[in-house]
Amino acid sequence: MTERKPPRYKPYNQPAGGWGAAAATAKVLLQQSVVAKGSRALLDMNQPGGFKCPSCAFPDAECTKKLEFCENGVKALAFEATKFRITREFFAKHTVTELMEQSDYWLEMQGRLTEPMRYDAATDHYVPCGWDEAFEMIGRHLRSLESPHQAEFYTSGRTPNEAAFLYSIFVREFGTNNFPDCSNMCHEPTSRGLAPAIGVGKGTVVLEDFEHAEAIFVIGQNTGTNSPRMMTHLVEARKRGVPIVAVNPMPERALIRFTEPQDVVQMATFGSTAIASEFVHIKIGGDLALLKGMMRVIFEREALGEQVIDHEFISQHTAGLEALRDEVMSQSWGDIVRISGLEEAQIRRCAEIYIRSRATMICYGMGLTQHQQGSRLIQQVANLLLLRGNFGKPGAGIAPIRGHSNVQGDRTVGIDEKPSQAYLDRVRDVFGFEPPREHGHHTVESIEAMLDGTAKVFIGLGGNFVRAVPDTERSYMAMRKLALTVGIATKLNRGHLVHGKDALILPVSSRSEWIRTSAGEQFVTIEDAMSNVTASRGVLDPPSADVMPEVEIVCRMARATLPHSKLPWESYSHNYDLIRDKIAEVYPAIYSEFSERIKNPKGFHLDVPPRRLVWPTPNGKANFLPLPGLEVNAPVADPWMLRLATVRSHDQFNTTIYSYSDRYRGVYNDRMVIFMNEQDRVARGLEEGARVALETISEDGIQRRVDGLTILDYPMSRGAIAGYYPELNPLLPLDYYDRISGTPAAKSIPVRVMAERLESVSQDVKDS
Ligand SMILES: Nc1nc2c(c(=O)[nH]1)N[C@H]1C(S)=C(S)[C@@H](COP(=O)(O)OP(=O)(O)OC[C@H]3O[C@@H](n4cnc5c(=O)[nH]c(N)nc54)[C@H](O)[C@@H]3O)O[C@H]1N2
Ligand SMILES: Nc1nc2c(c(=O)[nH]1)N[C@H]1C(S)=C(S)[C@@H](COP(=O)(O)OP(=O)(O)OC[C@H]3O[C@@H](n4cnc5c(=O)[nH]c(N)nc54)[C@H](O)[C@@H]3O)O[C@H]1N2
Ligand SMILES: [Mo]
Repeated sequence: MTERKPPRYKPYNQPAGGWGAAAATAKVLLQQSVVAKGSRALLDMNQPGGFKCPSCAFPDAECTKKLEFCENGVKALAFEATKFRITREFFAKHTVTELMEQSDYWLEMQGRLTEPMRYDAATDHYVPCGWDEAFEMIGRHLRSLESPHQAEFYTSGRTPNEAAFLYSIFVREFGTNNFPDCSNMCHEPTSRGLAPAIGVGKGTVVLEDFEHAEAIFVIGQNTGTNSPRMMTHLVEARKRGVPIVAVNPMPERALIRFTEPQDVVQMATFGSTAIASEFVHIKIGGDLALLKGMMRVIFEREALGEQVIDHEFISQHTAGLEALRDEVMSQSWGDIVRISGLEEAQIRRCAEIYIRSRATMICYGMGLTQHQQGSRLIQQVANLLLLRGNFGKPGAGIAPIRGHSNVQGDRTVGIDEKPSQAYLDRVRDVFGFEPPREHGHHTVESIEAMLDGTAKVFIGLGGNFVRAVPDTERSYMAMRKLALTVGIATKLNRGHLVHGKDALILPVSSRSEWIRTSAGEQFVTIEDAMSNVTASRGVLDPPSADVMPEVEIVCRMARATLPHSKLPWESYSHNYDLIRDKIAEVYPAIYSEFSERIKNPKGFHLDVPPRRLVWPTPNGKANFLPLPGLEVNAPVADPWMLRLATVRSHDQFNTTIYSYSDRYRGVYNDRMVIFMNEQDRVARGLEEGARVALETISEDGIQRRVDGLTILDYPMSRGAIAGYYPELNPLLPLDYYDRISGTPAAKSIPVRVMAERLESVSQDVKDS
């Protein structure tokens, strides 16, 4: 099961999707031995009355397709529904030190967690402990802290609304706003950047908009891998002749050519659709210069007397146009070209596509958010859209393509380290306790608090914190200083092995599994990236009788920590309607009559005011927010510097590694690679396939280095290299992040290529 084949690199010249995807789907179901179970569950995935795909946050088309899933959704489900189990015998057999020697892939392949376990320092083993003992331990630790701010409460975005909401209430009643969250590493620049611009930190499009768009931009997002269901909409748009502009330092296969696996004719005829009508080979971080160049074209043409700006929209709905114009016009074409790495003619072509379109959608992902000025970069996307009134009409708007299936929902229902005073007042009025008013920690701040000894307890509601965060070595050190770490999880991961003095692993039932309580069968709800809220009802049996739904775990932690709390935690854990009623009370503007409205099998859409041309900003307008200059990351003087983007392969879900291969990029059985432009390689006197190390360029005196990397020639833009997350996270400095959102700049790490030191090659490399 864990044998590694020799690495192989072979460019993938077929269209993405198609039979390759169909074969991969069948293989993964077989490998996890869930063919019968998995196929039955697939029939229920994303169907009314069924459960929501645990993979990405892209909405499913309202039951128009019989089988609404994709290759990577199947992988997520198969790994969740796997027949493999981790039992107490497994933990008795391996010490934690031994488990640390294993790769992330190996840990994942051991299967589902089945009972609560407690770390025993005397033997270095996890040992079984009952649920009562586990909650007693959590309560004891939390109650013994000098201040509630000494605890960090992490959330990962697979957690459903009901559990996340109660968690946010429990933690606030306990007394802190320390909510580090996976969103802090992901789309937080959207949440923080868009709010002052258009009044909400969310996207403004819905699925139907794909049918009305006259131009679609896909910036910094690897659609075919990370939100494959969006491919269907891109294919349809292309067939209608809609221009699609893909902006990326890496020509991602699915954005170039794609075969729709659900299209019988295309499949039968080996046909495919060319996706990008314009591929923009941007330098890493060059997007700011591109966006400004496009805006510059618009202002230049206006100055020549052409009407390309939507003046009526601007005078009615916006503020700040002049300051934006002055700033944009102060940038020279020479600088725009140099920093974007593009030809002026191509930027003008992009502007022309944008100007001709009466309804434009801009979709984007981590390639835009994970930069030092990510939040303000997202504001430039809003500026560009506002110039031509691309809000509040069909086919137009901003489309942040969110990551985790419920990351947006968790945020909406209160996972927020900087909650507004109005929201806190609401919590006080609905629940009758005074919530803490001061801001809490985001992810980076929570690690800083662990390092300086302030934080004592870490609770992870889902996720794999230590592998997801920057500066791996320091983050491991930070976790090991804690008094208690708790991992609430479906699968064993590194986060359970890099632990505090006391440690617990609490196994949960997953999205695809039923939840039965004394009040009958329960369901949960999630909010997708386009603000649709839908019910999710699992159909499979949980992996053992001793796993617990997340809602119940939260309620029991709350009771153990707050024995005198007046909230009916026991009732909430049995009847999820009671939780939804409270969500409706805390958020009356969007969630009124939640329990009623969720009965609609298609769910409902949460109001996004900019869709109605209403701007909930302090001045009631949409604001043009200029960002001076053309650099989104601090320039580095080193002439040998390369910018490293850490990205996902086709066979991983964040820190979960499904296999060592990355089909669309032509890499098999190896993740320790760097993709580099041939000319950059030659300029450094390196051979293709050379083994090297990467070292971060930083001024804090800490050496950050990863050895054992193989260089692959790849059509990257000049000066840009890419490699895999989480293996390269040791290179990402903790304080290299966007100050507005706290999001680490994981797409623009300044690095140098070094000669390899054999003795420091990691376990993953030795395996191969
Ligand atoms: N199968 C699968 N699905 C997933 C996930 C997964 O791991 N696996 N993860 C989920 C999560 S949490 C998230 S947030 C999303 C992530 O989905 P994506 O946003 O697609 O994430 P990445 O793989 O990090 O890739 C970002 C893209 O940005 C490009 N890029 C890098 N630097 C720049 C730049 O400076 N400018 C531009 N324009 N582009 C750049 C990269 O080449 C890459 O194509 O996917 C979600 N869905
Ligand atoms: N260098 C670099 N770092 C990055 C990124 C990057 O692009 N580059 N991307 C960032 C982004 S966008 C994100 S979102 C974060 C992701 O950070 P996380 O969300 O913390 O990481 P995941 O890998 O998604 O978490 C996987 C674990 O979640 C648990 N799990 C799975 N399903 C469930 C469930 O239903 N309930 C519960 N309770 N647990 C479950 C399993 O035990 C599994 O091991 O990483 C960030 N880190
Ligand atoms: Mo994410």
